[in-house]
Amino acid sequence: MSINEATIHYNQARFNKSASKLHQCPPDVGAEVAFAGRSNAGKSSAINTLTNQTKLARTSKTPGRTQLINFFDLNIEGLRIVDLPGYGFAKVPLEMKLHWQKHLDDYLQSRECLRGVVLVMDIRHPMKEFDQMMVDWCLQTGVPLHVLLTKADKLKKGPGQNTVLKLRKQLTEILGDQVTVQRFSALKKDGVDQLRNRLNDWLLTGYDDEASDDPEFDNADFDNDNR
Ligand SMILES: Nc1nc2c(ncn2[C@@H]2O[C@H](COP(=O)(O)OP(=O)(O)O)[C@@H](O)[C@H]2O)c(=O)[nH]1
Ligand SMILES: [Mg+2]
Repeated sequence: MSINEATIHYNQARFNKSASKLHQCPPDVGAEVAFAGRSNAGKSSAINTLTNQTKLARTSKTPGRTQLINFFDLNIEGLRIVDLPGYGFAKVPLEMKLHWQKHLDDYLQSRECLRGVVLVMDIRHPMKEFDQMMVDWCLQTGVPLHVLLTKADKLKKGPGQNTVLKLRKQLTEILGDQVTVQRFSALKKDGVDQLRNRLNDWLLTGYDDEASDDPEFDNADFDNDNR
């Protein structure tokens, strides 16, 4: 069976390891997608919803844990999802913040197998300083970006959809078709299929020549769903 015909079963994701330094990361082969976001944005909840597991990504805010890069193996060998350190944890000393930043920078600058970044933002508070940094970084490196506007259950559908459209327009002006934007709710399990489609596209495409024949994935796929 070629990788094209394979199916990723996200609910079979398994913890692989935590890394506090770049050399502790799994070998830089295969393909991985990284989740980034400010502390408390809802990143761990999104990963748990994606994988239909309650405790895969700890929702704990213990600083000692959130500074680590956590790797999860998917059911297809060589495919991984990665939980990057959260940013903006108020009670952490500056020195520790700088350490996290260095660790994250090292990872983002050097990781060859990184296929895309999922940037998790609270739909009520999009595009804070850290988010802007990630957008700039994607612009510099060409790594595709998928914005997950989570906690959508906290807003009515109209205002939520307005935020999606506004941000999509704003980011497309910067990143073109390198960026996609969707609404998400871990609480209501809304938007899981769109997220999985995005990840499938990144992780399963480019593994062999046939995969590059697949139709391009674009924002249009999100327009009619998740309302
Ligand atoms: N209402 C609502 N709350 C959420 C959602 N996702 C996360 N939360 C809550 O937001 C807080 C932070 O979530 P967590 O996943 O730990 O954020 P992280 O720091 O980005 O990993 C927790 O209290 C979650 O229960 C969501 O989709 N809807
Ligand atoms: Mg977390």
